[in-house]
Amino acid sequence: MTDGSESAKLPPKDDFSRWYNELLWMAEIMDVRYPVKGLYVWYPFGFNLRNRVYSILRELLDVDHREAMFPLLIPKDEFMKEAEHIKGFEDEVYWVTHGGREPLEVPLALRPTSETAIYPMYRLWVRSHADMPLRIYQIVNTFRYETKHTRPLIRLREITSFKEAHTVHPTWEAAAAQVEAGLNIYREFYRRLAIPVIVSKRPEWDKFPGADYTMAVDVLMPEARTLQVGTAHHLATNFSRTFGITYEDPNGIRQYAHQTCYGISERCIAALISIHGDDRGLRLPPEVAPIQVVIIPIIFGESMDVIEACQRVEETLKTRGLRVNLDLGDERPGAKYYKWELKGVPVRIEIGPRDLEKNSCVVVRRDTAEKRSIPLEDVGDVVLELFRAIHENLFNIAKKRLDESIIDCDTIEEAQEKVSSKICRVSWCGRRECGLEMEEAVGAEILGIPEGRIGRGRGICPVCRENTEAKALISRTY
Ligand code: 5CA
Ligand code: ZN
Repeated sequence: MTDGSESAKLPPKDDFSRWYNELLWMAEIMDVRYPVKGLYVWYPFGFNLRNRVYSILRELLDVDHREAMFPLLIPKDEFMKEAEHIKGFEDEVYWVTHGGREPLEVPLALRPTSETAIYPMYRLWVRSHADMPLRIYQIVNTFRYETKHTRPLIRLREITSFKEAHTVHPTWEAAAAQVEAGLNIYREFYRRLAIPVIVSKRPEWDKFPGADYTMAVDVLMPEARTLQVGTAHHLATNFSRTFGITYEDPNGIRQYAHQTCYGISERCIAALISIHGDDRGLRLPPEVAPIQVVIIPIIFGESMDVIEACQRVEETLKTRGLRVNLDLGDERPGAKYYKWELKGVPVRIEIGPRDLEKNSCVVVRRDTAEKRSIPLEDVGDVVLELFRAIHENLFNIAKKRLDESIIDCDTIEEAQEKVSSKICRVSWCGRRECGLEMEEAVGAEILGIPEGRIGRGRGICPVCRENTEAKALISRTY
């Protein structure tokens, strides 16, 4: 499947762009050879990983959301209803203009996101107080004619795995609480992927077209760039007014509903690969690894005992519900190690004649390369314990890197100099003019004022010299 160049070597992770592109095909995540720019193909292994990641998202959403499915095509008149929304998306929309040879009476947009597909239906579905809160999500493909440099999993023209949730509430406050609830789901989702996040309120010039405000989840990728891996928008009554989504309040008066929406794309997989991967390939958290344990017999000539021992270990682990692969191929053990390390298998078990004499096996962690000899009878417990340790270690490594990469900058010059290797923390008065000037001068983007202590602290806005208590983060982004 990888066109025969298995012997090719993965570039070091320091050479990130090359590392990323090579790893995607060497580990069989994505094939980038599809002949349309910005569209890519999931290999079965990559798609298996994707499904495991998305089943976590589903599990978290299914607690109080319901999954549905709306059409891909949106009639032009619906699409054009909300002014801000159109302004934000009109340059990115693909249009279907013909059915066969007939020009369509009403051109149809391929959804770039689904507000304008969903809300005409919400108008019919929401009648009274009792219909709210309405919380629905779908996982679908969306299309955006991106003009910035496209990249697999990061900036796509067909987003294949767009999870979008759309909720409806009686009041502004209830919708604000839902934005926070959505962010909590994302925090938990990324914790399950062992990825630390920064949550911040986007500056008003960077909010979602049609939103009252936008909260964003960013992660730190290699090369000190941040990647927006999720957003939650408070839509207030901006869409309910244009789509006529109203309810009767307890006094019998018609009110416009308040709405939110929040989305995640396969950028979460890009983050998973890029944050945890190393010079030898993927390092996957056990929960999402398509293969969690690989067993490799170390045999010289005939050695049925060793193979039988491997099969017993395989059985033991499978009865515990683990995803195990016993690799009985003809390659040398070294070639097998290399192959499974590339694919990010969290734990490797080696059994040779000498291990068998002692009734033991060797267990190797993918994240640390640490090796241990353990009694065969303990293998199930040890592997499960290692899974916990690996997840925690991957998170801690990423968290340390994130924490260490945020540094205080007092002046624009300082930020300008440091932003190529750091996320800069700068005092900001919150004014648009100052923010835009900072972005321009530093050559990077303001993520916003992050939640928690990191977003607070006395200082002086480097542009207007005014005192302020707020700190913004500035970084280069994808
Ligand atoms: N309707 C809202 C919420 S569902 C919406 O579309 N928000 S969005 O435009 O911010 O997109 C949600 C998330 O999708 C973004 O935070 C980003 O992580 C991801 N995303 C946006 N554009 C692309 C793209 N071209 N390729 C891959 N991921 C993308
Ligand atoms: Zn200022």
